[in-house]
Amino acid sequence: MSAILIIIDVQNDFCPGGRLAVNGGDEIVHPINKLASTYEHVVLTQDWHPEGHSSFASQHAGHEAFTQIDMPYGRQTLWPDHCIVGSHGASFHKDLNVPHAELIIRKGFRKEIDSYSAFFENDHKTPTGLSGYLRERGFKKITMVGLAFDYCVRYSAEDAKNLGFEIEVIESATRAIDLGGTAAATRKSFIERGIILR
Ligand code: VGL
Ligand code: ZN
Repeated sequence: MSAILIIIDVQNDFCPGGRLAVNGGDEIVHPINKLASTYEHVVLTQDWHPEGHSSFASQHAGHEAFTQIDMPYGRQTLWPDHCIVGSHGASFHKDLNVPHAELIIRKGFRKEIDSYSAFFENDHKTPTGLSGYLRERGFKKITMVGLAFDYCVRYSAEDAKNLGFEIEVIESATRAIDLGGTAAATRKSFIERGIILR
């Protein structure tokens, strides 16, 4: 078996009522449970930031959430404080039911750099180790779902493709933040890169 399902960031802070709520973020929980029950192999990712993380607008006087700044590693969107290590907001949605998940990969735990992708931090260089894990276990085919379509799912899928994995994203089991057209830009990028969108 060489196929694996990767479920990105289905956490309370990305669901309605959370600190970086994605519209309809909770609507994908049951579809994901159903899909996951058809996969023998599943990996979960968890956005996991220390207090005072550099991606938080609260750390940049005079800058608001959902605007961008220049960081040493490139442009960075600033976010409301979210997914703080050990918090309720960082926990998986209570109805996410994937007991057979074999790995939980945490990302964004370095204060000075954000990590949208499950494979590389936002410098596009520092690996999370996921690629090595998948390769060592012989997985070649990835199906990806979760939150948010236009941020963590997008950058994870693009890195997966660049790394040589076969990758498909099931859009109905994702939801987008959609900051000024980022959802449409994601679809366009997927088409250009040959990332299958179902
Ligand atoms: C995410 C913004 C900040 C995501 C994580 O999971 O898409 N987006 N941190
Ligand atoms: Zn984050």
